Amino acid sequence: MKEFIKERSKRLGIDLIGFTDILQFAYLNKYLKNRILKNYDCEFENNDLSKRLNVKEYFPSCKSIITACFPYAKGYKYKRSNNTGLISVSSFGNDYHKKIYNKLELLAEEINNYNQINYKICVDTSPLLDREICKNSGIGNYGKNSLLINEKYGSFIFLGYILLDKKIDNIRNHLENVDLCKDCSICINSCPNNAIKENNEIDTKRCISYLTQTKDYIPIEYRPKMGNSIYGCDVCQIVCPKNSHIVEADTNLDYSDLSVDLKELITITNKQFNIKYGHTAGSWRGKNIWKRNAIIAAANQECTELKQLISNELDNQSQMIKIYAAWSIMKLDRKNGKDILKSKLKYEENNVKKEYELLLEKLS
Ligand code: B12
Ligand code: SF4
Ligand code: SF4
Repeated sequence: MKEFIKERSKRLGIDLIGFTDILQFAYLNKYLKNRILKNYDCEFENNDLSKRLNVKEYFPSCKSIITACFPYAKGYKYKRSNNTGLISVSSFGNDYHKKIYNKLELLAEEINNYNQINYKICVDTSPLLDREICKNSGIGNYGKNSLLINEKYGSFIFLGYILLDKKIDNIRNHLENVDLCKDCSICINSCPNNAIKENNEIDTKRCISYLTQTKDYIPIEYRPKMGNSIYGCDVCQIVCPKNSHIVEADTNLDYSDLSVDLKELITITNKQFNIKYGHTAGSWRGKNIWKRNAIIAAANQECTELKQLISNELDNQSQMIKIYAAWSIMKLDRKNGKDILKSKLKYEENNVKKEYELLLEKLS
């Protein structure tokens, strides 16, 4: 069965697969609990630890797991240009979740024809720890930036796997932690918001990737660190020596779609957003989150020509948009910004009022 799976996955163009039958991660219980105590967890994780640590809770008949890694970012050159927002290379082209799901579905169907199986496919979609599962199967090891790094493909790899109800013989689990980074600490020093901590850990709530996706309040002091990010952050991977051969490789892929016009994003309708960006992985949080990030990016890039447009957003229905538009205006034109906020203050209540007061106090 193992040889059949290897051969079929090659034919389907899956670059690398692995196998594991470790279905229990109780050994990470303490680590995960500690992480929660340090407030390093986030709303994109399931907070019921038993669901995260036990594959059988998610798929009771599971006996083994076929893992797969899908490389991306070949030849990607990171460009910062004025007046544009930046989308992470993980959101290039069609949504990777769907592409990978479809490939794994084809593989699972082929296995099913060979030897009937019940299965479940996961691509960033289960409460389980994708990296730990893939690490145990030999796909790679953790870097200090917490990403799973494969010796050949680097860390620009998406992870997916098939949980199945059949035992696969001769599985070699990879339990040892190999230190790939050694003395390097480039990612730690390059991280824009100091989010990479000890023991391959990320203070998620400082991570720019998180900040571009969360619907929660973004602290004022973190906003300048977001630069022109609209979705995700690639900095700790771009600087990583384990990826240099990937980003330096020749490619005919045109990554220019990852630079987006800020003015367009601030004025875009839901319908236009879905048509233009709905197929990408980064669109999952919806238009208003990208618009909020564009408003922050405009201030960070000193796009004074967008002042009026952003000022108009103080009348937006969304409290979230008003809050960041107010900050952006104060950064772009402090003198007039103060007068505008003062004049609007009496019409506002609750969070918006509080934020305007805070901005007038902090940024005046
Ligand atoms: C929540 C989440 C985020 C959060 C938090 C990320 C984080 N570092 O924890 C945010 C929004 C910040 C995020 C960002 C990104 N994410 Co994300 N994310 C997830 C998600 C849904 C859960 C991750 C999680 O549970 N983290 C909590 C920690 C505890 O678990 P862990 O990182 O998986 O594994 C740790 C433990 O196992 C621990 N560990 C293991 N053994 C031991 C032993 C000891 C002794 C100790 C101390 C610790 C320890 O170390 C591991 C590394 O921290 C996964 C999908 C999934 N279901 O797993 C994708 C996932 C991790 N994300 C992914 C990607 C691509 C990204 C981004 C690159 C996207 C982008 N360009 O913006 C960034 C990278 C940021 C970064 N440096 O991590 C990929 C990572 C692929 C890879 N090569 O590693 C995943 C696996 C999705 C997928 N299936 O492809 N993500
Ligand atoms: S994704 Fe960006 S903010 Fe997050 S840890 Fe990496 S460099 Fe830091
Ligand atoms: S930049 Fe250096 S420390 Fe960071 S993950 Fe890459 S090799 Fe490890």
